[in-house]
Amino acid sequence: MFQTLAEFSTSSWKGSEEYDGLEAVVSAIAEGATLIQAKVRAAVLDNAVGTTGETNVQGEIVQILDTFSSKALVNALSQCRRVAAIGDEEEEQSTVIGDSPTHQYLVQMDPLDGSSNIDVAVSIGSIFGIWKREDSAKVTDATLLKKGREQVAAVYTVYGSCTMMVVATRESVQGFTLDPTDGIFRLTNPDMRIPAKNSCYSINEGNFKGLDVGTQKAVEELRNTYSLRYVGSLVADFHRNLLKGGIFLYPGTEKSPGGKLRLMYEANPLAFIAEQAGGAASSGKERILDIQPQKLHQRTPLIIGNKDVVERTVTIMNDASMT
Ligand code: AFP
Repeated sequence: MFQTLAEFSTSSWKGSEEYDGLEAVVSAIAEGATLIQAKVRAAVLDNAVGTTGETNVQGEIVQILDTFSSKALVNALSQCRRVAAIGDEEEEQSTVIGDSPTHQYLVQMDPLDGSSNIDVAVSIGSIFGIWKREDSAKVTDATLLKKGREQVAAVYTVYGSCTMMVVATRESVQGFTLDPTDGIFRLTNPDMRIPAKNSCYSINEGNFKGLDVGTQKAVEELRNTYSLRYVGSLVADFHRNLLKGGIFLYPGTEKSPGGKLRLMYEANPLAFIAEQAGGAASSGKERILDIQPQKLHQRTPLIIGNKDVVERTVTIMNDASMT
């Protein structure tokens, strides 16, 4: 029988100096994800597809399920009494929950990634970066501007043919599947590692013309070597590449030279998971986890996946742009 999330997290983190309290944070994420996956699967029947008509801090039209997911997760994370503050793709400022000594963790999240795929029944998900408070100082937005390498854990969930939750700490990457018979997450993919063999590349080829010469050269090399697989939900593309081996790229383009994806709650958590699973993540100029954040919602180019393919791709991007 598969170990449950509660059994794994209690035996691995509870009472440990580095991770005490993390079991409560991950359990809250599991609770929120269970609500979200049920809502997503019934969205059309519940008339929960479509927009709220509001625009978020990214300038994007907010989907009904974006708001539902944000509320469900803020609610669960607030009740676990271990989270001091939450940075959220849907909120301009961070939400401060509590600053007592037990509120040790800081969470940055994309409550529903790939929302443009909601109403076409394509896999979507949620992404979380988890840092620790260093001191008892008052928690502000600036407190959350920590480098990715300071994360103590990162999590993402996928709402697809099944619901999965992948959890990385500085020790390992563990994959859990939601058992639809009893609503419990079970450890189905222990000690995940990115396979050595790279099987595909993932990029929105529609942006090719807007890429710089170096990046076009790197993409041409990938085209000649691997199959293209692109879902348009970062979490789903990353999950496939984590299981099957692959590289995902969302480089800077003429339209958005700084990239489209968000550093704190998209790139940093997935970079932490990729590196823990033997892969790599770069902005094309530097290691994602070394970037010093300036703003909660700043963007970054992202090249992530199999270590050797990421390094080769970044080398070509920079070499060719020099000639
Ligand atoms: P949404 O959450 O707005 O759908 O954006 C999804 C996303 O941030 C990421 O999940 C995808 O990898 C990327 O954008 C897709 O962007 P393109 O539609 O430009 O390919």
